[in-house]
Amino acid sequence: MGYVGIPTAALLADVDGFNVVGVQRRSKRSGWKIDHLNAGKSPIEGDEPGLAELIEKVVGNGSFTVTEDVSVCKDADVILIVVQTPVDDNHVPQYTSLKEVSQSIGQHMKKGSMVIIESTVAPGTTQYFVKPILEELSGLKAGEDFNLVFSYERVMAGRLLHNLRNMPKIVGGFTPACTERGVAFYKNIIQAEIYPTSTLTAEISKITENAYRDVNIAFANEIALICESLGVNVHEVRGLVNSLPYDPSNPAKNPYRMMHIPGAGVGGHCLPKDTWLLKYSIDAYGKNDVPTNVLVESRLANDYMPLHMKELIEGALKAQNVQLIEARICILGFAFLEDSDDTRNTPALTLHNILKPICREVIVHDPYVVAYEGVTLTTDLEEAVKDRNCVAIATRHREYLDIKLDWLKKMLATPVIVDGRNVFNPEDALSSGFSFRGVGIGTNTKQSKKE
Ligand code: SAJ
Repeated sequence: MGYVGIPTAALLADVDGFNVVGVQRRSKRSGWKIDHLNAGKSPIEGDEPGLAELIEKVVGNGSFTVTEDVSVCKDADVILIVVQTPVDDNHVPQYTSLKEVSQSIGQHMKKGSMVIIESTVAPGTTQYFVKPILEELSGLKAGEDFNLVFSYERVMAGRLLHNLRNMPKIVGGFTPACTERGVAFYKNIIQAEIYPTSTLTAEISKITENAYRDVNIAFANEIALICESLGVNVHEVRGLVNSLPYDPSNPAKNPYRMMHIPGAGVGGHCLPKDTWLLKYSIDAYGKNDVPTNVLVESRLANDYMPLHMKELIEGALKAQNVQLIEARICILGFAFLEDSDDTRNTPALTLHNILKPICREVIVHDPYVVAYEGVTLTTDLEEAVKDRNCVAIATRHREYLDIKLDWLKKMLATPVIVDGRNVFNPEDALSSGFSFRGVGIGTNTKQSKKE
């Protein structure tokens, strides 16, 4: 019963004749959702159009209930697995939840049921990890006695219901009959194209969608470092590069570019982990080893950006004769994504943890995140910037776009801005007397080293 499970269950419960039971462990972090949902209320914060109303409706008419009792699987025709699948510090997938859930289902599932995995997994996991557990505990055979499918989610915070209904769905069955049954099932709630394929192809496609984005962001970050070194503004370069026409009606003659946005780092629950799942699959299930340096180097390039922010901060403070060790620094933005309260794998925490031991004081401002273990957080912008030696922008929250430079200069002890998310106009900042650095913003072109 998380970001994916709740809206999916609610949508399915709204189908005539469907009855849905959500299973949720009574864990410390999420147990409270059981009673919350059974009271017809949505546990998901933030603006999710239509979700609260839908939950109230389907709980109200009895077609959606939530329980911690996993034995309800014994009556289920279709069972969806939608648990979290994190990776550890060595980038190895942590399948504790997936294993527990697979064991519980194996013990209770009935002949003729369909099991669908929606969690993002390392390709090969459905076949080599989940299937053996289900078959062993149930005594049933995948593809013969029950159907097994992998079908991934494409939900995004703020658009959960919309995406579920309107994003094309990939359905990867263990056998063609599994795929067929999976497609027929999803047709009940999805109004977009449904693409049938194999389980492994679907698992790889999901990871590729996110690895693709991670590599593109790494490309933008590398171009940004080059622009800094040569003395131009990467956002101007990006605008010019992306001016190539995009004409979907003529794919062959379609030179368009979609350079992503360079910044202070890459966070979230998808991009920082998905590439490692792909690498894990090669090591665990690949017939032979293959070079994955584009994927791995891109991951490392994105993980370098918080360190680059520290270098920019150090340089900008020096221009004001302030040493890092004596500096009081304010980081603006803690969430991993603008206008969100989601802090999962946020690069702002990495920057905070780099700075805290080597400067006098670090305070973090975020309009949405009110508390985080080991971080001095405030939602009060004036308190955050007053008498600090430097502000560093880590997340592009809407509130920061309205900051006035003359106000900021009055508030700061020394006029230093390090812009990790292209919030300020460099020329305005420099002409207002700030020492200004930014990701991808070349300050002044050095004399050619060759002379
Ligand atoms: N980021 C950049 N530059 C960019 C885009 C993102 O630095 O050009 C950074 C963001 O600041 C953030 C991180 O990357 O720290 C991730 O941003 P994201 O927009 O990819 O947001 P996510 O992590 O929520 O990604 C999800 C993914 N959706 C699913 O896994 C179902 C991703 O595939 C989607 O493309 C993305 O949402 C989306 O487009 O909203």
